[in-house]
Amino acid sequence: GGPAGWWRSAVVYQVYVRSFADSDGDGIGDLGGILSRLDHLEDLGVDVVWLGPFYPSPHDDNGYDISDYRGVDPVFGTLEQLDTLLAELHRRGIRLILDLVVNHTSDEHPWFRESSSGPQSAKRDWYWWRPSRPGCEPGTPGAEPNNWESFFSGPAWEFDRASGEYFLHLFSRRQPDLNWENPDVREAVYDIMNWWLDRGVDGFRMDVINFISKDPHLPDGVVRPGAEFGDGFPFFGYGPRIHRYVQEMHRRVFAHRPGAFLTVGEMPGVSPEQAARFTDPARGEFDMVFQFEHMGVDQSESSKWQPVPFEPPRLIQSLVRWQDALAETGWNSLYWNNHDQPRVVSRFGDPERYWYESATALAAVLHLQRGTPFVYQGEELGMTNMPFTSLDEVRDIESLNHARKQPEADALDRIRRVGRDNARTPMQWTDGPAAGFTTGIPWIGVNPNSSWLNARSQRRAKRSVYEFYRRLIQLRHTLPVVVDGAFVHLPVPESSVFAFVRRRDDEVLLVTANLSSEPVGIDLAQTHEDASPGRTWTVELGNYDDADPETLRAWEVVVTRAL
Ligand code: TEU
Repeated sequence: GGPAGWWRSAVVYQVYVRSFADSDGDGIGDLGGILSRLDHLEDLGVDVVWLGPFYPSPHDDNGYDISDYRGVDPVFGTLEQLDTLLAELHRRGIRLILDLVVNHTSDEHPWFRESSSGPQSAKRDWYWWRPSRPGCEPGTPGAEPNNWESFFSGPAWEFDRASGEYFLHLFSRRQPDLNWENPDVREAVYDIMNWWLDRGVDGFRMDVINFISKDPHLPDGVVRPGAEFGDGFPFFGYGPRIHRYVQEMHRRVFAHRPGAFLTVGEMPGVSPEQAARFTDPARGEFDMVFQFEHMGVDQSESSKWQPVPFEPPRLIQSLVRWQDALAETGWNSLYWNNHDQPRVVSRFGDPERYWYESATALAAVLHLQRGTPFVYQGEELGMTNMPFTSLDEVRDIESLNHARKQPEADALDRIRRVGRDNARTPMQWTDGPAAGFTTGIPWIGVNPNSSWLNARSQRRAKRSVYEFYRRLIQLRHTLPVVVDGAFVHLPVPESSVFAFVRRRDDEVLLVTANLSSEPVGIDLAQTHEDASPGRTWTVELGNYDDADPETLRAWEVVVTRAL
């Protein structure tokens, strides 16, 4: 909302509070820590901070299980500090959006406490309570109301012995799903949102918001060959009333509010057509969504734990598909990383041989697409996956639940590749103890490469991943073609090459990138002639010296502009 599409020229930085900076030595990142590191964000040049959950929580899922939507967990600080953070960010011209997790609450939220007090509770209907499957002994395996699987392994239902009923939890058993069919639930959520906006925050990133409308019949899902559970996604992934609820939210919260806001809906499994609908400004729903198609190119369709070899063409094809699908209507978010994904340089790059080159090439092809880029803390330093050596070092509930059913060595191998803790190791500020993250013992191990990979050394260097990210952010702020230019893919026969132009009237930007460690030559003569006949091209940015857009060394990216 607000001044039409202000966020088109913005870059968002995601802060994962627990792992960013610790101010009190308890080993857990906190608001005081963020306050002490605002210079980093200002120097990088970002426009918006997305702050991960800091609310009171039992931390079964690192704060994505909220027990009070209007507070700050004492482990992270105080509400006063949150107000200070907001004021300090605003003073630097940076907006703040919060993580709104309202598909589910914590099982310790007073709403759930009341709801689970018994079938007569006034809030019984605020969650999804159901009896066991007809003819089954309640509480026995297979007696769950349907065959859906939790995202964190096992059935999506937990049995409550006291009432003899089950409640639905798409995530951990300590994250019961709210029943959005109940209008009181929806009003309660809008109240929370209005309360924060009145306090001055600038919008929300909304956790799994495409899951809030469930088919009330909660039918069994199809069981794929070899699978233990059914696939419930068709009944909650894009439910019958999803657009109605999102539009209602927009009306009740944003429509009549003056100011500039940002709303991002996190939507696993969303299709390009659905995303265009959600982000069509005329419909009054979201400014942008997080889609996951490009995060699936190196995973099997049935499970993130089953790897598929990474092939650049699959990634390029997916990115181009989303650029094209949202070209006329809607707007893309652009991201490689967040707190749920392995580090991009380890995932798609070559961190051993071409760490700098692959981190920067991947950064450039993301930031120069059409859409709003998101930078996850540490990505601007080229932080890598963590070489976990034992399950004792792993903290994430998703990874630990997965490991329960596998031999330890296999589980560890998968976790090192795709586990969420790869993104959650402490931010690497210095080469000192605990990478300068804390004076105490960090809640999760620090990556040993902090000895050379850290913010202090990169802010001193002329050539660094950090400096490259700064340049990319500057380009968005200074070249209108990066913001508004049309995206045109330039297919070339060389399968590792991602080449595209951005075009806005006379302004043309050409991006060519080699997403592999083998040198490659391409022929763009025709393209140059088509893109802007008879004009001079100057190199705007590259990750090697003496750049030539047609001869690309390992992980080379060249950005040229027609003058
Ligand atoms: O994640 C949504 C989600 O679908 C995750 O299961 C995601 O697919 C998975 O983490 C990838 O491995 C959001 C939050 O970002 C995540 O941290 C939470 O755990 C989850 O919702 C529940 O709130």
